[in-house]
Amino acid sequence: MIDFCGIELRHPVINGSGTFDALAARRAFGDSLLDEFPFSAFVSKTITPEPRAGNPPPRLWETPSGLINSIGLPNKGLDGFLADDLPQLAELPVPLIVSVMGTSHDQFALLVEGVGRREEVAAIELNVSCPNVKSGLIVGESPDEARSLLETMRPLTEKPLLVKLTPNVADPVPVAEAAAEGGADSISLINTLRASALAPETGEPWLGGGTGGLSGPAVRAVALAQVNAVASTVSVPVVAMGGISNGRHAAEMIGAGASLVAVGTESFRDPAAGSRIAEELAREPARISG
Ligand code: RRO
Repeated sequence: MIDFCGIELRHPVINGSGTFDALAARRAFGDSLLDEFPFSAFVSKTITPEPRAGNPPPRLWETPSGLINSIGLPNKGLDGFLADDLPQLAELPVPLIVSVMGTSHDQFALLVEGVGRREEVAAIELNVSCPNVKSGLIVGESPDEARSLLETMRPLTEKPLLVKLTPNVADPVPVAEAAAEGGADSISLINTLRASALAPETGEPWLGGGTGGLSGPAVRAVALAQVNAVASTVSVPVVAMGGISNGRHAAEMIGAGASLVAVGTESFRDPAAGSRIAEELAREPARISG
Protein backbone atom coordinates (compact mmCIF):
# COMPACT_ATOMS: atom_id res chain seq x y z
CA MET A 1 0.00 0.00 0.00
CA ILE A 2 1.12 3.54 -0.77
CA ASP A 3 0.30 6.50 1.45
CA PHE A 4 -0.57 9.51 -0.70
CA CYS A 5 -1.55 12.54 1.40
CA GLY A 6 -3.00 10.15 3.98
CA ILE A 7 -4.96 8.18 1.36
CA GLU A 8 -4.12 4.49 1.00
CA LEU A 9 -3.57 3.38 -2.60
CA ARG A 10 -2.97 -0.13 -3.92
CA HIS A 11 -0.43 0.99 -6.52
CA PRO A 12 1.00 4.27 -7.91
CA VAL A 13 -1.08 4.51 -11.12
CA ILE A 14 -4.15 6.75 -11.27
CA ASN A 15 -5.96 8.37 -14.23
CA GLY A 16 -5.53 11.88 -15.59
CA SER A 17 -8.68 13.95 -15.09
CA GLY A 18 -11.12 13.75 -18.00
CA THR A 19 -9.44 10.86 -19.76
CA PHE A 20 -11.47 7.92 -18.46
CA ASP A 21 -15.25 8.04 -18.02
CA ALA A 22 -15.72 5.45 -15.28
CA LEU A 23 -19.51 5.61 -15.48
CA ALA A 24 -19.55 5.03 -19.26
CA ALA A 25 -16.93 2.29 -18.84
CA ARG A 26 -19.13 0.56 -16.28
CA ARG A 27 -22.05 0.68 -18.71
CA ALA A 28 -19.80 -0.77 -21.44
CA PHE A 29 -17.92 -3.41 -19.43
CA GLY A 30 -20.41 -4.10 -16.62
CA ASP A 31 -19.38 -4.79 -13.06
CA SER A 32 -16.21 -6.57 -14.21
CA LEU A 33 -14.81 -3.02 -14.36
CA LEU A 34 -15.14 -2.87 -10.58
CA ASP A 35 -13.36 -6.22 -10.09
CA GLU A 36 -10.39 -5.10 -12.17
CA PHE A 37 -10.44 -1.34 -11.87
CA PRO A 38 -7.38 -0.04 -13.73
CA PHE A 39 -6.46 2.79 -11.37
CA SER A 40 -5.67 2.95 -7.65
CA ALA A 41 -7.66 6.19 -7.32
CA PHE A 42 -10.16 7.77 -9.68
CA VAL A 43 -9.93 11.43 -10.71
CA SER A 44 -13.19 12.86 -12.04
CA LYS A 45 -13.60 15.04 -15.12
CA THR A 46 -13.31 18.68 -14.04
CA ILE A 47 -16.56 20.21 -12.80
CA THR A 48 -17.60 23.87 -12.69
CA PRO A 49 -20.27 25.58 -10.54
CA GLU A 50 -22.84 25.74 -13.35
CA PRO A 51 -23.59 23.14 -16.05
CA ARG A 52 -21.68 23.57 -19.31
CA ALA A 53 -22.41 22.13 -22.76
CA GLY A 54 -18.74 22.11 -23.79
CA ASN A 55 -17.32 23.09 -27.17
CA PRO A 56 -19.01 22.44 -30.50
CA PRO A 57 -17.59 19.51 -32.48
CA PRO A 58 -15.15 18.50 -33.78
CA ARG A 59 -13.45 18.11 -30.41
CA LEU A 60 -10.52 15.86 -31.28
CA TRP A 61 -7.65 15.81 -33.78
CA GLU A 62 -5.12 13.02 -33.93
CA THR A 63 -1.48 13.94 -34.62
CA PRO A 64 1.22 11.42 -35.58
CA SER A 65 2.17 11.01 -31.91
CA GLY A 66 -0.54 12.61 -29.87
CA LEU A 67 -4.09 13.79 -29.50
CA ILE A 68 -5.38 17.36 -29.54
CA ASN A 69 -8.58 17.89 -27.57
CA SER A 70 -10.88 20.85 -27.30
CA ILE A 71 -13.62 19.42 -25.13
CA GLY A 72 -14.47 22.65 -23.35
CA LEU A 73 -15.39 21.36 -19.90
CA PRO A 74 -18.83 19.84 -20.51
CA ASN A 75 -20.25 18.90 -17.12
CA LYS A 76 -23.45 18.87 -15.10
CA GLY A 77 -22.33 21.61 -12.73
CA LEU A 78 -21.80 21.18 -9.00
CA ASP A 79 -25.40 20.30 -8.09
CA GLY A 80 -25.79 17.86 -10.98
CA PHE A 81 -22.47 16.23 -10.15
CA LEU A 82 -23.31 15.84 -6.46
CA ALA A 83 -26.80 14.48 -7.18
CA ASP A 84 -26.18 12.24 -10.21
CA ASP A 85 -22.52 11.32 -10.59
CA LEU A 86 -21.07 11.28 -7.08
CA PRO A 87 -23.28 8.44 -5.77
CA GLN A 88 -22.24 6.32 -8.76
CA LEU A 89 -18.56 7.25 -8.55
CA ALA A 90 -18.68 6.33 -4.85
CA GLU A 91 -19.37 2.73 -5.95
CA LEU A 92 -15.93 2.51 -7.55
CA PRO A 93 -13.54 0.35 -5.51
CA VAL A 94 -10.93 3.11 -5.16
CA PRO A 95 -10.65 6.54 -3.49
CA LEU A 96 -12.21 9.41 -5.42
CA ILE A 97 -10.46 12.67 -6.30
CA VAL A 98 -12.77 15.36 -7.68
CA SER A 99 -11.34 17.88 -10.15
CA VAL A 100 -12.79 21.40 -10.00
CA MET A 101 -12.33 24.66 -11.90
CA GLY A 102 -13.63 28.16 -11.31
CA THR A 103 -13.02 31.61 -12.72
CA SER A 104 -12.92 33.37 -9.34
CA HIS A 105 -12.11 32.59 -5.72
CA ASP A 106 -15.84 32.58 -4.99
CA GLN A 107 -16.45 29.94 -7.66
CA PHE A 108 -13.57 27.79 -6.44
CA ALA A 109 -14.79 28.21 -2.84
CA LEU A 110 -18.29 27.03 -3.79
CA LEU A 111 -16.81 23.95 -5.43
CA VAL A 112 -14.28 23.15 -2.68
CA GLU A 113 -16.91 23.53 0.06
CA GLY A 114 -19.60 21.66 -1.88
CA VAL A 115 -17.36 18.74 -2.79
CA GLY A 116 -15.32 18.89 0.41
CA ARG A 117 -18.24 18.21 2.71
CA ARG A 118 -19.02 14.89 1.01
CA GLU A 119 -17.49 11.88 2.71
CA GLU A 120 -17.33 9.97 -0.61
CA VAL A 121 -14.57 12.36 -1.71
CA ALA A 122 -10.98 11.59 -0.68
CA ALA A 123 -9.29 14.66 -2.18
CA ILE A 124 -9.88 17.64 -4.46
CA GLU A 125 -7.81 18.61 -7.49
CA LEU A 126 -7.82 22.30 -8.44
CA ASN A 127 -7.56 22.66 -12.22
CA VAL A 128 -5.90 26.06 -12.58
CA SER A 129 -5.67 26.28 -16.39
CA CYS A 130 -8.41 28.90 -16.44
CA PRO A 131 -8.31 32.72 -16.11
CA ASN A 132 -9.31 34.50 -12.94
CA VAL A 133 -11.93 36.83 -14.45
CA LYS A 134 -11.00 39.56 -11.96
CA SER A 135 -7.30 39.74 -12.85
CA GLY A 136 -7.51 38.24 -16.35
CA LEU A 137 -4.49 36.10 -15.48
CA ILE A 138 -4.47 32.32 -15.93
CA VAL A 139 -4.14 31.14 -12.31
CA GLY A 140 -1.70 28.38 -13.25
CA GLU A 141 0.55 30.80 -15.12
CA SER A 142 1.05 33.16 -12.18
CA PRO A 143 2.76 32.29 -8.86
CA ASP A 144 0.91 35.11 -7.09
CA GLU A 145 -2.47 33.93 -8.37
CA ALA A 146 -1.69 30.34 -7.43
CA ARG A 147 -0.56 31.26 -3.90
CA SER A 148 -3.55 33.49 -3.34
CA LEU A 149 -6.00 30.83 -4.57
CA LEU A 150 -4.50 28.20 -2.29
CA GLU A 151 -4.44 30.54 0.71
CA THR A 152 -8.15 31.15 0.19
CA MET A 153 -9.06 27.48 -0.41
CA ARG A 154 -6.89 25.92 2.30
CA PRO A 155 -9.13 26.83 5.27
CA LEU A 156 -12.28 25.65 3.47
CA THR A 157 -11.65 21.91 3.65
CA GLU A 158 -9.57 19.39 5.53
CA LYS A 159 -9.33 17.21 2.44
CA PRO A 160 -6.04 17.09 0.57
CA LEU A 161 -5.81 19.72 -2.17
CA LEU A 162 -3.94 18.83 -5.36
CA VAL A 163 -3.06 21.54 -7.85
CA LYS A 164 -2.96 20.54 -11.51
CA LEU A 165 -0.42 22.69 -13.32
CA THR A 166 -0.44 23.81 -16.92
CA PRO A 167 2.76 23.24 -18.92
CA ASN A 168 2.10 26.39 -20.94
CA VAL A 169 4.55 28.52 -18.97
CA ALA A 170 8.26 29.30 -19.31
CA ASP A 171 8.91 27.63 -15.94
CA PRO A 172 6.36 25.73 -13.82
CA VAL A 173 8.60 25.68 -10.72
CA PRO A 174 7.69 29.12 -9.28
CA VAL A 175 3.97 28.31 -9.72
CA ALA A 176 4.42 24.93 -8.01
CA GLU A 177 6.39 26.50 -5.15
CA ALA A 178 3.78 29.21 -4.65
CA ALA A 179 0.95 26.65 -4.65
CA ALA A 180 2.79 24.52 -2.07
CA GLU A 181 3.52 27.58 0.08
CA GLY A 182 -0.16 28.49 -0.14
CA GLY A 183 -1.11 25.10 1.31
CA ALA A 184 -1.35 22.63 -1.59
CA ASP A 185 -0.81 19.03 -0.46
CA SER A 186 0.31 17.82 -3.87
CA ILE A 187 1.20 19.10 -7.32
CA SER A 188 0.03 17.25 -10.43
CA LEU A 189 1.47 17.97 -13.86
CA ILE A 190 1.22 18.29 -16.79
CA ASN A 191 -2.07 19.37 -18.31
CA THR A 192 -2.11 19.55 -22.12
CA LEU A 193 0.15 21.73 -24.28
CA ARG A 194 -1.67 24.42 -26.27
CA ALA A 195 -1.99 23.24 -29.85
CA SER A 196 -3.80 23.88 -33.14
CA ALA A 197 -5.00 21.78 -36.05
CA LEU A 198 -6.15 23.09 -39.43
CA ALA A 199 -8.73 21.42 -41.68
CA PRO A 200 -6.84 20.06 -44.71
CA GLU A 201 -9.35 21.33 -47.28
CA THR A 202 -9.89 24.85 -46.00
CA GLY A 203 -6.91 25.68 -43.79
CA GLU A 204 -9.43 26.88 -41.20
CA PRO A 205 -9.18 25.77 -37.55
CA TRP A 206 -10.43 22.18 -37.36
CA LEU A 207 -11.51 22.17 -33.75
CA GLY A 208 -14.90 23.63 -32.88
CA GLY A 209 -13.30 25.44 -29.95
CA GLY A 210 -10.55 26.99 -32.09
CA THR A 211 -7.42 25.75 -30.33
CA GLY A 212 -6.93 22.70 -28.14
CA GLY A 213 -4.51 20.84 -25.91
CA LEU A 214 -1.98 18.23 -26.98
CA SER A 215 -1.45 15.02 -24.99
CA GLY A 216 0.02 11.57 -25.59
CA PRO A 217 3.52 10.39 -26.58
CA ALA A 218 4.40 13.77 -28.11
CA VAL A 219 4.38 15.51 -24.72
CA ARG A 220 6.18 12.93 -22.57
CA ALA A 221 9.65 14.46 -22.82
CA VAL A 222 8.22 17.87 -21.88
CA ALA A 223 6.37 16.33 -18.95
CA LEU A 224 9.48 14.50 -17.74
CA ALA A 225 11.52 17.72 -17.71
CA GLN A 226 8.79 19.65 -15.86
CA VAL A 227 8.15 16.84 -13.36
CA ASN A 228 11.86 16.60 -12.64
CA ALA A 229 12.17 20.35 -12.14
CA VAL A 230 9.12 20.59 -9.87
CA ALA A 231 9.78 17.41 -7.86
CA SER A 232 13.36 18.53 -7.21
CA THR A 233 12.08 21.78 -5.71
CA VAL A 234 8.83 21.24 -3.79
CA SER A 235 8.55 18.98 -0.76
CA VAL A 236 4.92 17.93 -1.37
CA PRO A 237 4.26 14.77 -3.42
CA VAL A 238 4.09 15.14 -7.19
CA VAL A 239 1.66 13.31 -9.48
CA ALA A 240 3.26 12.95 -12.92
CA MET A 241 1.38 12.67 -16.18
CA GLY A 242 2.04 13.28 -19.84
CA GLY A 243 2.37 10.56 -22.45
CA ILE A 244 2.90 7.64 -20.09
CA SER A 245 2.02 4.45 -21.95
CA ASN A 246 4.14 1.75 -20.32
CA GLY A 247 5.85 0.79 -17.08
CA ARG A 248 9.19 2.17 -18.12
CA HIS A 249 7.67 5.61 -18.74
CA ALA A 250 6.07 5.42 -15.29
CA ALA A 251 9.38 4.37 -13.71
CA GLU A 252 11.12 7.30 -15.36
CA MET A 253 8.63 9.72 -13.85
CA ILE A 254 9.09 8.12 -10.42
CA GLY A 255 12.85 8.30 -10.94
CA ALA A 256 12.36 12.01 -11.67
CA GLY A 257 10.76 12.38 -8.24
CA ALA A 258 7.05 11.67 -8.76
CA SER A 259 5.11 9.82 -6.04
CA LEU A 260 2.26 8.75 -8.34
CA VAL A 261 1.80 8.65 -12.10
CA ALA A 262 -1.39 9.24 -14.06
CA VAL A 263 -2.37 7.68 -17.36
CA GLY A 264 -4.47 9.70 -19.79
CA THR A 265 -4.36 9.41 -23.56
CA GLU A 266 -3.21 5.78 -23.47
CA SER A 267 -6.52 4.79 -21.85
CA PHE A 268 -8.35 5.82 -25.05
CA ARG A 269 -6.34 3.18 -26.91
CA ASP A 270 -6.43 0.58 -24.15
CA PRO A 271 -9.01 1.03 -21.39
CA ALA A 272 -7.05 -1.43 -19.20
CA ALA A 273 -3.81 0.54 -19.62
CA GLY A 274 -3.76 1.59 -15.96
CA SER A 275 -3.57 -2.01 -14.68
CA ARG A 276 -1.04 -2.99 -17.33
CA ILE A 277 1.22 -0.04 -16.54
CA ALA A 278 0.97 -0.75 -12.78
CA GLU A 279 2.04 -4.36 -13.41
CA GLU A 280 4.86 -3.31 -15.73
CA LEU A 281 6.01 -0.69 -13.23
CA ALA A 282 6.21 -3.28 -10.45
CA ARG A 283 8.67 -5.24 -12.60
CA GLU A 284 10.83 -2.20 -13.47
CA PRO A 285 14.17 -1.86 -11.72
CA ALA A 286 14.39 1.18 -9.44
CA ARG A 287 15.89 4.21 -11.14
CA ILE A 288 18.24 6.79 -9.71
CA SER A 289 16.42 9.99 -8.79
CA GLY A 290 17.25 13.28 -10.42
O1 RRO B 1 -12.32 20.11 -21.13
C1 RRO B 1 -11.27 20.34 -21.77
O2 RRO B 1 -11.27 20.72 -22.95
C2 RRO B 1 -9.95 20.19 -21.14
C3 RRO B 1 -9.65 20.54 -19.83
BR1 RRO B 1 -10.91 21.20 -18.65
C4 RRO B 1 -8.32 20.42 -19.35
O3 RRO B 1 -7.97 20.71 -18.20
N1 RRO B 1 -7.39 19.92 -20.21
C5 RRO B 1 -7.68 19.58 -21.49
O4 RRO B 1 -6.80 19.16 -22.23
N2 RRO B 1 -8.98 19.72 -21.93
